[in-house]
Amino acid sequence: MTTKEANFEREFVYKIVILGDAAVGKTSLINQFVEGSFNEDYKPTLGANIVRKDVNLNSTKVRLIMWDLAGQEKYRVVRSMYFQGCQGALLVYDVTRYSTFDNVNSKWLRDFKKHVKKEGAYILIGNKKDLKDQRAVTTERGEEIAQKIKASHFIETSAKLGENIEKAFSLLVNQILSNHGVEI
Ligand code: G3D
Ligand code: MG
Repeated sequence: MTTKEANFEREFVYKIVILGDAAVGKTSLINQFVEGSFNEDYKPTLGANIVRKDVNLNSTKVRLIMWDLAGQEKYRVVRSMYFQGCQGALLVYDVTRYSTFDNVNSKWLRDFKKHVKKEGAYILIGNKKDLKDQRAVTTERGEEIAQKIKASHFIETSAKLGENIEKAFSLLVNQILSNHGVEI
């Protein structure tokens, strides 16, 4: 084996989608992950925002192409394009609004499964954990549902405080790699 081969770095490109009701914090999670910043004044535009980030795991490079819905009302129009070639999803709800939790299963996961036929990976995220006084969905309920819907992981985050963001994305990336038989 030549030195060049020994140093060979594997590269993978994966497309993931961020799913969840309006204002659960999808864009904030991505912004926090990509830039480490929280923009209080973020204004949604129309269609889908596409953001890229490279993640290095040992000698493996994973390029993540993240699709974020911008303007929930456009979702029906962009839906099939949105899921095209997608390998994983972050299913996001807001721990202060129970309806967003219900919709994860009844709407978002259902759609994901309909469009992503092969072994798509998905994790469940309860965002806004910093809003302790307004919490409507307990951690235990989140864990229960995650098991019921067979999400590979469950994690609570705060896009505002930057808590558990890296961890959430790396859980998903690891699950995608594992679903594709890639060992790191
Ligand atoms: P979306 O992309 O899912 O529609 P956004 O959601 O990322 O646009 O966030 C919706 C609102 O929730 C924003 O507030 C944003 O600042 C806030 N938010 C997002 N994540 C968190 C979090 O973890 N904690 C708290 N406290 N707020 C969060 P505005 O007021 O701009 O609508
Ligand atoms: Mg958004």
